[in-house]
Amino acid sequence: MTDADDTHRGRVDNRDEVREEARDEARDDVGDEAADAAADEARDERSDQEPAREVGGEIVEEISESDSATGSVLDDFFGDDESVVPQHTPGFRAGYVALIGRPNVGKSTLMNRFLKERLAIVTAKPQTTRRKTLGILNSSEYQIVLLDTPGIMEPRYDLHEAMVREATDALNQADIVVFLADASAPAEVLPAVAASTAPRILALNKVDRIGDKGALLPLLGEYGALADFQAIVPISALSGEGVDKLLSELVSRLPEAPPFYPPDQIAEQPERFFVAEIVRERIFELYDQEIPYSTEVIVDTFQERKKAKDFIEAVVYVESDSQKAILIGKGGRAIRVLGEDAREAVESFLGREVFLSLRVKRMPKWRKKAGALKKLGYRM
Ligand SMILES: Nc1nc2c(ncn2[C@@H]2O[C@H](COP(=O)(O)OP(=O)(O)OP(=O)(O)O)[C@@H](O)[C@H]2O)c(=O)[nH]1
Ligand SMILES: [Mg+2]
Repeated sequence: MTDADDTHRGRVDNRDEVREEARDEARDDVGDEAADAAADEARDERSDQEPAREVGGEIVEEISESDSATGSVLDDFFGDDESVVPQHTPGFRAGYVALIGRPNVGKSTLMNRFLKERLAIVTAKPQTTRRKTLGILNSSEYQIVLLDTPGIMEPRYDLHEAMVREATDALNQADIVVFLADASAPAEVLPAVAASTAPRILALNKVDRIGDKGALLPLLGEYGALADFQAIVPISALSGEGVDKLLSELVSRLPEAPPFYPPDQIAEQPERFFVAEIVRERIFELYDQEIPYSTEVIVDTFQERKKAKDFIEAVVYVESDSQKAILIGKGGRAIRVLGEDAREAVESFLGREVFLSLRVKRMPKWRKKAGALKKLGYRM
């Protein structure tokens, strides 16, 4: 068995585990910088060792630099390099619409419903979305740049502060704010929404759960007393009920402007962002209690290969050894299930087969340390 033989789809590579332990020790002993240097060294060493890989039984060629896809990996889903932002035609409307609300009210579900694509991750657990996620809704008459955001909550960690900042950024960027609330919860308007100078629309979501729609009337009155909304629209992001009405309320308030993006583009963030999100979604689905919340995912390798499946390597960061043990499971069973599940979800999103490798690393207290969060790409 060669060194290259022990990388399996969705499985933690033992060599990396060993290196990871060394890295953890280095981190504990000499602090973050030295540990990072060790991590970089380990990464360099690993890439030196990868002349060939076994993928589904076949040895694939060496990955060449020219096949390497960093940043935005564009295909028709994301628009392509030659796409040109069209000139302004009179009457065309374009603007930014922020979807704002408490965690779990259905913001990401609504964005996906508008886009008719599963772009944003959705789970039954609150605080699923952690970063502002942009989705572009195009028509011949308008372009709506949707901003899905993390739910606004009382921050307990630096991570929460970063999440709330992502949401307030979107709020400040917006031409129109859609304040999304659960129709079965008591009326409440977030202060940041009440203070926004942009036009506000209230979307009362999850009305599919309300048998008697007449019961909504007092709630509409309560919301009206709390803040000035230009429109209040009961919707179900899940079933689609009321969503067309909400769309027409948005379009009628969009400023007349040229489009911001080419008309065939639906997303702005690179594929590697969405792949990391999908892995995180599967962790939210497969693990319980603290595990989803103590986990962050970064795709650190994304290589498109002409004669083989795309090669994707994702690092799953956890805070402690015990979380790491749970994530990996006895004999690596849990991480294998996660790897397989995530690979299928990534393939369905990208519309092509991929080779997905997961590695688990410990980054102690990453949710509470500004430095760690910065390294993970949060704006601090
Ligand atoms: N019944 C019902 N469930 C919904 C509706 N919209 C969303 N949900 C469910 O509510 C849960 C949360 O949905 P998300 O779209 O992830 O909510 P979110 O506001 O983006 O949540 P965070 O990202 O955690 O802030 C999921 O289980 C959805 O399926 C709806 O209209 N009706
Ligand atoms: Mg969300």
